[in-house]
Amino acid sequence: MALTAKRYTITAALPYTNGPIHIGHLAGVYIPADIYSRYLRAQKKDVAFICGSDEHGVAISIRAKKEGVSPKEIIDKYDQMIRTSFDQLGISFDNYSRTSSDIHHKTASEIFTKMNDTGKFIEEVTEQLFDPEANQYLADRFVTGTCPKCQYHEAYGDQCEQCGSPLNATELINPKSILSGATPVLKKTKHWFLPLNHYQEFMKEWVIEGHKDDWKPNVYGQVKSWIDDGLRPRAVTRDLDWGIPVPVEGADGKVMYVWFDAPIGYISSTKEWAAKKNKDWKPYWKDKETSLVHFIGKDNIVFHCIIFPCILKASGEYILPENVPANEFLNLEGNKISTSKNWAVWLHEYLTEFPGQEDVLRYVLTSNAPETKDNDFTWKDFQARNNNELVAIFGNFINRVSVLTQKYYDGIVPAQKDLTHEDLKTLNKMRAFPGVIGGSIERYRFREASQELMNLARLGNKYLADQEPWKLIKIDPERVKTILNVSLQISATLATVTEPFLPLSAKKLRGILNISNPINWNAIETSKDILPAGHIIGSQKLLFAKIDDSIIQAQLEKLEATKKNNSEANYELPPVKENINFEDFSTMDLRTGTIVEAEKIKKTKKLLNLKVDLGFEIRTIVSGIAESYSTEEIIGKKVTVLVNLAPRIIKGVESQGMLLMTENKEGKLIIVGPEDSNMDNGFEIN
Ligand code: B3M
Ligand code: ZN
Repeated sequence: MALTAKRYTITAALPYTNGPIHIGHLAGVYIPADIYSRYLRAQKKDVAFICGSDEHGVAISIRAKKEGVSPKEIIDKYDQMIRTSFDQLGISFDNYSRTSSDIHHKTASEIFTKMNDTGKFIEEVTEQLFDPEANQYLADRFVTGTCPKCQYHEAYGDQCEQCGSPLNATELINPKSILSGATPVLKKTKHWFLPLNHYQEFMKEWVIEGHKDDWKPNVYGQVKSWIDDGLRPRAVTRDLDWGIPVPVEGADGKVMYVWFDAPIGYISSTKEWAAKKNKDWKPYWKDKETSLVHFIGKDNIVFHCIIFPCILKASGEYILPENVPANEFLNLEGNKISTSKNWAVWLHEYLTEFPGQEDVLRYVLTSNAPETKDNDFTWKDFQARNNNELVAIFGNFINRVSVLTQKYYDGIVPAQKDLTHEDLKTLNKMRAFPGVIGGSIERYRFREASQELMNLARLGNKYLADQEPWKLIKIDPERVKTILNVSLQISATLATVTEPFLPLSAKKLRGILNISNPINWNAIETSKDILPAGHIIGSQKLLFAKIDDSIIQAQLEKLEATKKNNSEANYELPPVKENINFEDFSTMDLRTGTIVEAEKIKKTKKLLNLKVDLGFEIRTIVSGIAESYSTEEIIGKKVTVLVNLAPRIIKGVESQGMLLMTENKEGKLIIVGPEDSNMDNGFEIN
């Protein structure tokens, strides 16, 4: 595959401004999109890398209601936060816009009007879900219920996030309003529908036949199954008070469905950019020689591969996406990332907690990207990739080369002479890397590309280790010049191919090598000297820093605290059991006692063998409390004992009674009374 298009319009999914950006968003969408765009620019291509905030839709309304503020306050807050953090991570958007902007409202309204005027919609009065308590129609995320396709019980009214199926709210089984918890009723209302069924043939031809071989199997497979299922009309308007008003007569109080306006946001953002740059936006969306690529997460596939292309097709003139390299999901420490459960690594927090280590996150999320299946982010892996790869391989190589060049030659690049077989072999291998890495990027295999990048650093390290210039300097100083020259060429190649992945480190490395501008990728393949003899390199600096265990421990503790908070917040007291009568109760003989001995029962997790002094005798009691108390801490504790429970043999030990325990919110067992530590053993409780 070659980069043959005349220009590239690269879009990254517009993030909802209902919360900050987390590592799942970055690994799935923004980092791969940024690598791709930076690579294209390095290839001297004409690129528009487009994004912006997605500020309509029910996700925003819900957040606003929860925080008791207006949607405008929510979008302003998160738009600002998201912009700043993307910028600090080096995401190189050419334009980052907002769907609340005038230009977007105008663009979306024009497209809607034109489609309406040319008969591209069907108007229909249908029964929609209505919350009688909140006095509001329910659509999209205002309603949850069981997915009719996969039975997932928290599917939204417009999509099931588990199986990805597009849904109409009325299809949900056992729907429930998230506003009031009420069961919705059906109420008639008029809406505008996009008859996707009219595009069945077009979709078949365009995707099933046209992109069988170049789209990722996960994307192609999903789209194909929806097409095979038969496309159905989809409402593109809503009865809501937050969104872009439907610009046609008889649509008072109605707004566009967020998934109608949001993808048009790519077009508006391109217009905004072009206006700033004094360029024409149209070729980026209308010229057949433009390659349009959408970077998204897997839950957005249906919208980018079916609905938006049908809108583009219906409006005429527009090009369709060349590719939609959607990623799967990233989990965090074995659990699904969740904004509402605060189970995430938030970008803005990472940036303040790891200053100067922006590229570490970029690297880890690329080398572990969920390209073909869901993947897991763990802090241990983060540390290992930093310490064992970035520091020990890449940083170590650069450090050795720059220290030796300073030490032996005062920082002046020595000339090469009489290249050995090893030198030539190494240089040839080096020259192949830009092509290999570029090839992987062009096929959207960013993980593979990042591993090749590390392989180039490995090549350098191995060359140095084999040649041992530090030993040769005393016996063959001429030879050392060549060795360092070759090593410096590898360093300069690294500075070049690293740029799309680790832009801040590449810049630092260019400083170490004193190269003012990135070197042309394609020149590396053919040029003899990338860094010519006589060039003076810059001062030595460490490229990457080791991350200590204590830093990782602190992050793990933060997640533990989140888990604890969540379990407390979700804790529900068990319902009270049915009444018993007094006679039943009075048959129980409850006494006080003191635990005098405790021993773990072998090969069990929970059981302790206890000796309890009841005053009148010492009883053996087997109790399942070992996960809540250690043997040391339980000895001496006052307890309440049911003494007339029939003895039972548990794990070979006869248990002669039962301790009274209750459970706290974290599931720890707590001793039930006796409060008064002066109370003697054997007291009857009544
Ligand atoms: N706002 C992202 C999401 O599903 C959604 C993308 C819009 S792209 C046009 O979180
Ligand atoms: Zn489902």
